[in-house]
Amino acid sequence: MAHRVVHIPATPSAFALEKAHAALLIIDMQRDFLEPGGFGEALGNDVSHLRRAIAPNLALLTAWRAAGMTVIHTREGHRTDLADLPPAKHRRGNAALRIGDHGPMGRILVRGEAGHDIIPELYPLPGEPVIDKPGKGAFFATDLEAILRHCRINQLVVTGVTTEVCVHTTIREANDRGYECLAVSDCCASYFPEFHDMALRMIAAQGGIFGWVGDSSAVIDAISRGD
Ligand code: TIU
Repeated sequence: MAHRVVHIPATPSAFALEKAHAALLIIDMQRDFLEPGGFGEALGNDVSHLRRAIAPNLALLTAWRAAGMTVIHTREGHRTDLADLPPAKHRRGNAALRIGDHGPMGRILVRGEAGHDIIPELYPLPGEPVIDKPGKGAFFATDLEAILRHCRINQLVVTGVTTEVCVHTTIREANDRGYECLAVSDCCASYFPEFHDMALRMIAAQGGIFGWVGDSSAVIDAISRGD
């Protein structure tokens, strides 16, 4: 049963999901991006734009877990000594609070701090890998590719924030490494709704130049069919 292929309505064409070889990859659904007082707000953003993606992610995550399929979470953040923080990234922007500074949820985007952790609504279960990444892409300087290889995963259903930054970078990295990626439109979000829309269009344009785009109800329907 786990080897079953299910077809998910998507753009630019149906996505043939191999249930045994697909992972749900949830990008950076962290308090620092989604809650007031974190990195996202420090950069001048309105976090309410991102919070719309929480409920669809929870529905998809619940269905994915019920189907017994692989779930992987990521978190963007840095070592407590900031030795993995490029000075160029540290300097970037005109934020009042920078990475490593003390904010209301602990040090901004630093591993082990409350703000760096995943929001309670989507908290990982024991056994679900959590990838700590210093960059925007989930492959750069992480063990994600090794984990995918050991789990025999070659398809990624990708959700999270933000659509045009960490989700896009990860899908581009994955595409170049040979993975087939489906971005789940209502489970991704951006501080800039127009960037969200364009980022999704870029993925599926030109016959699916980086991947496919579908919505959570289409994925949930397909994986819950009982086959
Ligand atoms: N600022 C912004 O849009 N995104 C990030 O800094 N990181 C992620 O997208 N996770």
